[in-house]
Amino acid sequence: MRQRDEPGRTLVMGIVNVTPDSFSDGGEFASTAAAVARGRALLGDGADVIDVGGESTRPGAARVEPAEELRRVVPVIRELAADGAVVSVDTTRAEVARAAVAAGATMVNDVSGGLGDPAMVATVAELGVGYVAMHWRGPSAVMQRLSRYDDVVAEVADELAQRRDSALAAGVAADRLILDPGIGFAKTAEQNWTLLARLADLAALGCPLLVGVSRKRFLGELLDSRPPKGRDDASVALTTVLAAEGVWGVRTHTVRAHADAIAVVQRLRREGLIGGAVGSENGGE
Ligand code: PMM
Repeated sequence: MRQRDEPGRTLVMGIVNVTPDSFSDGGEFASTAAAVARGRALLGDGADVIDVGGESTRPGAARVEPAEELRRVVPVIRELAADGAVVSVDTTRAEVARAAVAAGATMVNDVSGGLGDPAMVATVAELGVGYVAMHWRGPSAVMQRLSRYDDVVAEVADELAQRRDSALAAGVAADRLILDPGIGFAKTAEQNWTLLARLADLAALGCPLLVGVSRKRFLGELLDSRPPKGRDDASVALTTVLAAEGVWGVRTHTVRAHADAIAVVQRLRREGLIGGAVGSENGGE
């Protein structure tokens, strides 16, 4: 995991979906060459981490076979890591995580937080890499039916605390564990906004936070059904707020505008305008 060059600066995780069917960029980067070129372009735009995924998590998406997931992600990770990039692998499968780390990945981004594969957290612990545990209630095919909460903030915090404890119990290093509220995963638009407004409650779990809002459906709903690529400006607006709040990282399709927004936030932070309620320095107290 690359160290932040400035304390408190939010990192930008650039998305490379090596998939024919992701909701916002499906098929654009499905070949190894196109995905590697995309990763290099995102690095040139200022990405701190490149997140390579081979399985769509779009609502309703069907699973891909592990062999196919490996075929998609491993060559892309190998090339980007050979360039010197910090690479994470977006997978719920321990065997894919293992192969990705062998190819040069230094972080595992698991949208299931360890629930999708009982071997995942022990594998991450053994590999000694970073781990993003996202809030998740079930596979993409059924997750839209799993958005019933009495108190979304309390329940997401509680369920993430269980994922944190399970990862720590398996031996994942506390300083390499990152939590993610899973915006759009088993959550309605209303619930997403509530969680975004109450991230401090999740920061209280004591881990840095990664947040992925880029091009998501709740932004389309806010903007009169705008299609995914028309949601980029709103995604940047949210990154500006999240960076001011002090989140550890944002996961995004378009890197340059997010990196620029974060630079502005950092400059204002030095002027004393911005404090931030959820930074890892502030969390967990
Ligand atoms: N969202 C998607 C995929 N992976 N990983 C993390 N940690 N957090 C997210 O919010 C997240 C994720 C879905 O978006 P995509 O299909 O555009 O990659």
